[in-house]
Amino acid sequence: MATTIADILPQAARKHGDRVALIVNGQRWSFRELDVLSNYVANGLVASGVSPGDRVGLFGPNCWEWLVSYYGIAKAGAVVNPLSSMLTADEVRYAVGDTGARAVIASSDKAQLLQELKAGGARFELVVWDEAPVAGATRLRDWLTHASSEFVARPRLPSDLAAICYTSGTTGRPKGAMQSQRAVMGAAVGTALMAARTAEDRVISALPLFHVYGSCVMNAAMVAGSTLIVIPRFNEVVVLSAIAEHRATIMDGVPTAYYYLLAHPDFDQYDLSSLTRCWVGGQTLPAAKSNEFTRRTGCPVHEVWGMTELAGAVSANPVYGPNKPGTIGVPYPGNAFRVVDVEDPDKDMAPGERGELMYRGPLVMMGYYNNPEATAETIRPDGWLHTGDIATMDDDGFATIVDRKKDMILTAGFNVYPAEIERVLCMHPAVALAAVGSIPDEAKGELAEAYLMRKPGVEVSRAALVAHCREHLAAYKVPRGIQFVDSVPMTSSGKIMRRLLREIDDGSLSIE
Ligand code: DBH
Repeated sequence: MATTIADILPQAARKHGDRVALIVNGQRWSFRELDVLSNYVANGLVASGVSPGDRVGLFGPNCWEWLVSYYGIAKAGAVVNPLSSMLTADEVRYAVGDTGARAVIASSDKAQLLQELKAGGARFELVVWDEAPVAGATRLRDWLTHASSEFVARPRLPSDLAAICYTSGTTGRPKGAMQSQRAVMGAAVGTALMAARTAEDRVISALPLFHVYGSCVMNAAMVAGSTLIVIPRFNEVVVLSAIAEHRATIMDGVPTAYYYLLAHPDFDQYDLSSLTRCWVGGQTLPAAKSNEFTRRTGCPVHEVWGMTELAGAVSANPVYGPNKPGTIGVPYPGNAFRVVDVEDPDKDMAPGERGELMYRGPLVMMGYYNNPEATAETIRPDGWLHTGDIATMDDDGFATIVDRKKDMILTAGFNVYPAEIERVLCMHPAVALAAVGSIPDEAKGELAEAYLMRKPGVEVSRAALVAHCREHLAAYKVPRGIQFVDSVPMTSSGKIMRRLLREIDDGSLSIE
């Protein structure tokens, strides 16, 4: 079994050789080809002076070059630093400076920004993967034609640092979660195991590879010998067509992907009968949407849950037991959950009671890079990590995310959880997507405001939606306003950014 990232492709090449490993935009690569391509990258990096333990940035959108660079960096024994395409210039400068990157492999649209950093004194080798030559940059293509196709991976231990991934943090500077080889592999192997992924599976994913859920799905596919169909950028028609064309058996995505797919007018025209189990993570998918997807495709949706600080997905509704939509399932083997008192983490909550979700096990990060204070606030001396999520646990150990601690709305002294309101709004047949944010209010502190996308061609009044909320929610939880929208602010991975919702608020509080 592969125990480090560098082992994944050589092992897959031995076992699955010429089978199709990767499909991007209709182009295909076998496991053997990916293994050789990543050898070229590793040789190029070593020739550029990259040594084991050096940090190497990886910056660009989903493409085959991203994937082979990731494994090439790992084979060179270097630490990969995936950079989100959403990062601002300041954040990239910070991350590249913070890690002291020895090299950055990027798409050419990032070259100008990176060259400015170099002009400002940052010392790293810039490697660009597109055809177009960029002044002062090495071309990945040259490595792929001139470097040797053989490479013996530099040995790494499971306890060695494998990746530094920056969290988008709401305030302050980004924090670089240090993921060990053991953590990255544990998240990948667990993700493969819980879904029973095999060499017979064709996995479709539009998740960005630079996001831990995306790279975890990528590693899980390579470990299991599945074919990975990478969608460069989420689009309903592209995803639905690719499922039908490639007879995908598994899909991984964020809730907004499911919302958009289900709301597409032609959803039922596509042949989605190849899907056998679908996975959703990043945020909670309201059970009504999960059930609707299953009703219309025949395929169950299993929720997974993870964090950058845990190297990817670390809990799931496994295919081996009951699937409980609306819950995030159970921790991967060898890992553990607790739900504790928000004020006193030593006190466990009883089953069904709300508290903060805590996580312990081999997937817990080694800490935040160069930030011992933030590390100490997040990981307790006994190894339990504060997830920042409010959760409940049932008698079977299945956890349900109530909400992020920081998304909680305090209205007239009551705690209101946006996810709970979204869950109820999604039960209404006219609702395609529900996002709940808060707006400041002088009298009550904060008020919940719901932003709704309606299903195409479906009319519904605000009054009907309010009546629906009143039926299912205590009066203090009923949103104070409802605004119909065409889109909501999202992160690069498609998570709804609740704190930015107030920026699309039109100021017309509509429920009295
Ligand atoms: O970061 C995340 O939110 C995340 C990462 C990997 C996640 O929720 C998931 C897998 O399910």
